Amino acid sequence: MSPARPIALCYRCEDRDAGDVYYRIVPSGLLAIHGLLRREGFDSRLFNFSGRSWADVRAALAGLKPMLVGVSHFTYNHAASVRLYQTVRRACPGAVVVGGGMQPTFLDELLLTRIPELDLAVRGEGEGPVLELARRLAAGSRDFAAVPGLSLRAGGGLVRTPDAEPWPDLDALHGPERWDALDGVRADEQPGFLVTSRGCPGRCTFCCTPAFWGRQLRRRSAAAVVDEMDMLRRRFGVTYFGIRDDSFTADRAHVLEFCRRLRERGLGVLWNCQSRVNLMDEELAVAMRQAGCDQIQFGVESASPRILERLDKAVRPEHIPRTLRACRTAGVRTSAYFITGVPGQTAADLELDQALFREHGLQDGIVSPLCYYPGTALFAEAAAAGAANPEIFLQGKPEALQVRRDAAAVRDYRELVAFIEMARPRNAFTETELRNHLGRTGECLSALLEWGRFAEGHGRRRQALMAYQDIVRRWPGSAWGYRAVADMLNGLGRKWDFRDWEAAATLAARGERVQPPPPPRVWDHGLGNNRR
Ligand code: B12
Ligand code: SF4
Repeated sequence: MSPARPIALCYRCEDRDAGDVYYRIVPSGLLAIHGLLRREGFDSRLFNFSGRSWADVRAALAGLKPMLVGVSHFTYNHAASVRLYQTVRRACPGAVVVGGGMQPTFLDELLLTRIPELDLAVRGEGEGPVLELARRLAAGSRDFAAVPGLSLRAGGGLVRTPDAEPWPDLDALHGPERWDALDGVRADEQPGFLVTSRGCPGRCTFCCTPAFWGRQLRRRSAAAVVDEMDMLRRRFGVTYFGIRDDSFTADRAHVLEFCRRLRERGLGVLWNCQSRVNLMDEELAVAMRQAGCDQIQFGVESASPRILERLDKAVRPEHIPRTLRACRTAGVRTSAYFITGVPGQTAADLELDQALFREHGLQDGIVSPLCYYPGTALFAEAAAAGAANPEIFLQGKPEALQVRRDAAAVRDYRELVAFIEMARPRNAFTETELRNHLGRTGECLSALLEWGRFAEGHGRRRQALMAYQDIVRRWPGSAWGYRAVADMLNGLGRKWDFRDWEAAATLAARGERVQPPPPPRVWDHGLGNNRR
């Protein structure tokens, strides 16, 4: 039998978003499918077409002659995905064109009716269905009726095969194969994002995660996640990870194990994660800080009990200050997601948000207007009441998704954004707090780095340098100490030789052995005279 033809997996963000790393990176699930196909012996190629010309897209695909082309299709890249289907169809007439992600899952019928270039929609988790499709195509079959998780046209209508079973072993999807045969995936952006679990027991009305992934949490083992971080550090020099699980701290014992393993491995990396305010306590926050966590983003949404109830957030308002205090005591910076434009939200509700930010030391905040997304209870209820229509998901216009677009909603959004901008710097850690963090965490790497940056920011360069040198001495395998010294010397604007330090940082970032350069004697030159 001749070898199977290649498979192309594609993503493209809207051109307006190509300047934003958060939009132009490819969905982590596309990498997971790609890695699985390669491990199973298929010649899968993954293309990130974000920001590239359409001629480039056509050229890349036409030369490949793939048997299967898969597109990651979410609401925020709808227009780009539709044009990808059309371009693929013309460039690869013989390929089966498949869409996966939130739009094909929840709008399968609409998409298959409107987009003739799209052959199949995969509903939900993509690994099982795509692997089965690839096996059938490689065997010369185009009979997909027995492939689970598919929606397809048949007999003038739509046929949905039964839902696919959840993929049994998430660790198996994170092998090194996912990083081979990539085109347009930037090594300095993509590997810093990790997702270690699927599913969420929550039921927030605005979120499609429960419908898409289910309410049962499935997660990778702590050991495998730490192994992957080590691999990504060595292969790509990643020193900072964004762990983007919906609720990373949902399983406390698991997080404690993860933190212990990360410390024992001595990777010397920093990271952030996201969680819910009812899933945090001080002991956990200290353990996370000791393992390098420097920020947690909480889905607070609102400080108003009435609004929390309306969003079905299942969080008691008293959890919020308690959790923010625990993080602040441990030295973990906190950021909160807020939602404006909720029907019935009043000025008094917005004042509660501002008071929460001011009084509980939040250090950042992201405000989003309440939006409809397919697969959410919010949209289902509005559609049933005739107040919303799935057409909004096909317009490719972010503002069409907003639940409220009246003047008051616009004003509330702008005011909260402006308030956070103004209040943020006031909530920086104080010197006393930073000293306490050093004590509470046993002078861990991230607390020392924070302390050094504070000292440097206050012109106390000798103190800063002592902290950075401490990091170099105690964590010689971490890039952070070398990099902090290099940045400091570089910033001094004189003829300090920072290049040795920069070179050391680059080596350490990739897990290679480093000979620390001789300590710079900046204080001999009157650049700092404070003692710790
Ligand atoms: C991590 C994350 C991010 C990260 C990284 C995104 C990335 N590029 O990987 C950041 C912070 C950048 C981000 C930003 C945004 N995000 Co986001 N994000 C998530 C989150 C929490 C996890 C995504 C993830 O990696 N999941 C795990 C992997 C395995 O799943 P996956 O990538 O979706 O892929 C699986 C399936 O979708 C499917 N699939 C995907 N592609 C394909 C392709 C084919 C051919 C097939 C068959 C199947 C398939 O199979 C995959 C494997 O099982 C999800 C919520 C969630 N739990 O899914 C929201 C989510 C995807 N984000 C969402 C939104 C709205 C956004 C933003 C628009 C937010 C904003 N206002 O800025 C931006 C958009 C930018 C962008 N390009 O993602 C929504 C999307 C809703 C929708 N209908 O499109 C989600 C679902 C959150 C929610 N519950 O509402 N996000
Ligand atoms: S918003 Fe967060 S907590 Fe709520 S259902 Fe979605 S993922 Fe779960």
